[in-house]
Amino acid sequence: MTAVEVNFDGLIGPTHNYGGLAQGNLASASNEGKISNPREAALQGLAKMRALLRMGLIQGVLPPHERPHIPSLRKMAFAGSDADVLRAAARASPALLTNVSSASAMWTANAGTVSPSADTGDGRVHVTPANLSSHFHRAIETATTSRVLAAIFSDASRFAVHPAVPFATFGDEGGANHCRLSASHGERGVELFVYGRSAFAKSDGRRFTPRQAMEASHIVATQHQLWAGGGALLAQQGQAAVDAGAFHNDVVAVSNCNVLMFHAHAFEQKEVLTEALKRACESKGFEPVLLEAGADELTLEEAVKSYQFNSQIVTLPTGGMALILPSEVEEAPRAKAFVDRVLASNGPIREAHYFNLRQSMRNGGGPACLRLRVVLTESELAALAGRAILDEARIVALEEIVRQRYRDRLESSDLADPALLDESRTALDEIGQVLGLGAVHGFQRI
Ligand code: SUG
Repeated sequence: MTAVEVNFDGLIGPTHNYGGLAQGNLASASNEGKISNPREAALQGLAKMRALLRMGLIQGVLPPHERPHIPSLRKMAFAGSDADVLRAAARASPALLTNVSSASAMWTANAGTVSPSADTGDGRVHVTPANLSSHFHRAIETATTSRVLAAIFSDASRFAVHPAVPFATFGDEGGANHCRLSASHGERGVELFVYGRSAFAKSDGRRFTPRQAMEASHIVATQHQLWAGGGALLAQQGQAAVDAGAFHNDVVAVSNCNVLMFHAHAFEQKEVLTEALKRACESKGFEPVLLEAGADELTLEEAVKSYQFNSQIVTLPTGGMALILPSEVEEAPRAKAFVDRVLASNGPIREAHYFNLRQSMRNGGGPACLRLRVVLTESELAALAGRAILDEARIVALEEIVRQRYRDRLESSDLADPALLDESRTALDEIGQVLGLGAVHGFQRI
């Protein structure tokens, strides 16, 4: 079966700011309190989407969420008009206001985990929205994300959109901890679920607690019906990588079709894993191409700082593959040298494209974080009827909204401004009209 990968990038929202909210994410911690530029952020993201579209790829987009998130504040018993709720929350706890204002839904690699129909027991595409329970500011994304995914993948004969993994203890961070290897997008592949720890492990003085629970990975693989015929593998993130700031596995590993590119310390028991992967791929009739950066070639610190592995590997319509990288890699000589070595190796990756995504990168979000990968056959793609799929005209329309409605400067004291909430809701309404998603936000559903 022929299939294509559609990347659904998160459109960066009007409240993009630097809250210092994310544990284990060094960029988020070091940029806390900086002044952000939501307009520039969204335009940088849209420029990447346009570039991929122009490479001949199918590009989707997921909308920003309502922020500050008034429904969450009302659940905490803040009452009165929306402006009253904002004012009271700001007075009670600036940290709370920052948390309910994060535009973190932009990092759609964390929106959910998607298994293509070629891999699943019932031949449908399976989608599990991530519960993101490790962080409050991210956990409040799940309800809206679930509605958005259900609206896009609404044909139940082709798509199964599951509830998020239950029980906050079983932290699930979605596609950021999930790789897939296959001969081509449309053939049955091997899905690699990368967890950080068991939910029941005692804390043992690690620098950072990993976010993804092994149990959550297992639940997702099971509800996606992947186990039969060796279609799924579980592997543990290297704790050294977590401690160095790889809060998701996609900071140190990325896959596409038969290629897995990773840092030497990305996984615990690397030899056992690579042997198991080779065997699993062989059973599906292909050999994986393992592109490993040695620790002497690139230290973990260099990998995390440059976001070298937080790249996309995309299959071009002409057949070869291209790397989509953050411009930080171009400025890091040893990371760039690794990319050049990969390009020179005469392997499947033929091109490297660098993008300025600095606004998102300052919160630890590179090219790979900003997109949710969804492999679709022709008829599955047709079943979306264009919902959330971009073309040039839609990109222009989104840019127009961003230029008109988004601020070019935001600091934490602005988050309590009721005008910011109004501007954001207006933008979200207009974005929804462009994408044809219906009423997915709470304020649109009252
Ligand atoms: O969860 N940053 C996000 C970045 C997510 C990146 N995603 C992937 N690696 N796939 C996080 O750590 C920072 C928000 C702030 O500090 O304002 C934040 O949530």
